[in-house]
Amino acid sequence: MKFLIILSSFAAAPLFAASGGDLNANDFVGVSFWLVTAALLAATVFFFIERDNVGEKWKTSLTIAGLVTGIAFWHYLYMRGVWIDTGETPTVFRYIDWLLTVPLLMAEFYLILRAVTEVAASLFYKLFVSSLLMLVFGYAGEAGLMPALPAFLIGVAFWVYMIYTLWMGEGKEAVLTTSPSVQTAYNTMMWIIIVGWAIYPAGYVFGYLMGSVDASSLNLIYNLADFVNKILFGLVIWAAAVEDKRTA
Ligand SMILES: *C/C=C(C)/C=C/C=C(C)/C=C/C1=C(C)CCCC1(C)C
Repeated sequence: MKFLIILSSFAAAPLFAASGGDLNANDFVGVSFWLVTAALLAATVFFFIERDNVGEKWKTSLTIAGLVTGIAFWHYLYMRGVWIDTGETPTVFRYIDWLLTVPLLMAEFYLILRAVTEVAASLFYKLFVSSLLMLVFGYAGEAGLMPALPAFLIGVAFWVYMIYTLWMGEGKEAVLTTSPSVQTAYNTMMWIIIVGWAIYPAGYVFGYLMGSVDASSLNLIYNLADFVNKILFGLVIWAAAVEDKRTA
């Protein structure tokens, strides 16, 4: 029953989506938009169904993983259409998507810790506010509201601050008191935030800081980054949850 509800809500989505039906096989960026769109849909269905197969304390984390991929799926329907119809970068859709999904990913860290140990709410607020500021400056740079380089550097500073908070600060202290499966999940999530998230500033550098604006590199790299950081991130949590249940 739950499966049918999820599936029927997705079946309705394309009715509202932008067009962009005539994909050219030589348009690598366009093909990457299609691939990631399909993968996001599949991941969303997977995370919601797998909720039933994990222990109580992991269910909310899987719900959030599914919301992240579901929100992104919705935006990819439109971003794909903009790219295929106009060949332009769908900056506004991209940032609306990030504005919703990045704070949810930050909530994942907090929830995973809170489910198993004592952790102050201030950890979540720090991550929440700095992720928003990172994105605000990124948008200002991409939309031409600010020169591209200073906007980039300020954005990077907030990202580094988040890594610091999770890796050396409050996050690290809390995670040391948890079970091995939680620690593994946390550490893998950390690597995703460091290595996986680094793909985004790399896309920005190739897109805006190499002398001229390169929309193809920008979008190809951002699409790859979303695949890693939304789908893989959720799978890490799912794998830890399954392992936790098996060893319980
Ligand atoms: C699902 C979407 C995710 C996880 C998006 C993450 C985005 C970033 C980590 C963006 C980082 C940026 C900087 C570090 C510098 C300024 C430019 C940005 C916004 C691309």
